[in-house]
Amino acid sequence: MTPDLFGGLEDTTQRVEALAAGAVVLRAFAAADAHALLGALATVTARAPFRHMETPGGFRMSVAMSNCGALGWVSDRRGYRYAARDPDSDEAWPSIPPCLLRLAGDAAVQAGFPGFVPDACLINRYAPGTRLSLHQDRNERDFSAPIVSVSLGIPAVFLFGGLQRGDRSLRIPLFHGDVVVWGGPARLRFHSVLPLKEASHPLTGEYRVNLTLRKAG
Ligand code: MD6
Ligand code: FE
Repeated sequence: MTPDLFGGLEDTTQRVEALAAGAVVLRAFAAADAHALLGALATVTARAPFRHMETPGGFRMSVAMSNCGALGWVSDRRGYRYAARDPDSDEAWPSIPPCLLRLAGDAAVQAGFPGFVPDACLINRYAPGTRLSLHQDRNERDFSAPIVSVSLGIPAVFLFGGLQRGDRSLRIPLFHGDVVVWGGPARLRFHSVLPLKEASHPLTGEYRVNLTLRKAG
C-alpha cells in the first residue's frame, strides 16, 4: 500500500489474476508509470483533443475519445473503423508515447503474448455516469494480437462476457494502474463498462482514463 495525496491508501501491490483462457488482469502494473503516462497523454490530447463521437445509429457517445498511433479508432454515421488521420483536424494522430509503448509490450509479455507492437491506442475518458455498452472489438485486421488495456484514475466495473452477446458476464472492478490483457481464445469476447460512480483521484480528478492498445493494421 502506498499513501496517496489525499491521505488514503492505494494498493500498489502487483499481482496477476486470470480471468479466462487468454485473459488476465495485471493489478497495479501501470501504477508506478501512471504519472509519466498521464503527462505524455496531455501532450497527445493537446494536439488531438477529446471528443464525443457519433455512433452509426446517430447517438452521441458518452465516453470522450482520442487516439495516438499510426491508426485511430473512429465512429460516425458511416460506421466504426480505423483511420490514419484525425477527422477533426485532418492531421495524422500523435504517435504513441514511448513510455506507453514500452508498458504495453511488457504487459503483453507478462500475459504470455511476446512481441506485441501496437499501432493504435484508443484513449477513452469517462466522467461519472458514463458507460460503454456491450461490444466486441472486431475492427482490427488481425485477431492474433492481444489487446492491452490500461486503467487510470477513478474505478470502474468492467463486465467481461463470452463469445455470444447473451452469455453471462464476470464483474471485474478495475482500479488505477490495473492492466487487462486479452488475446487468443478471449480476443472476441463481449464486454462493457457499467456507469461510473462519482469519485475523485489525485492524478485524474473526476475522470477515469482507459487506454486500449491494439495491432489494428
Ligand atoms: C474500458 N475497454 O475499459 C473499455 N476492449 O474503458 C474496452 O472496451 C476494451 O478494455 C477490448 C479490450 C480491452 C478493453
Ligand atoms: Fe472494447
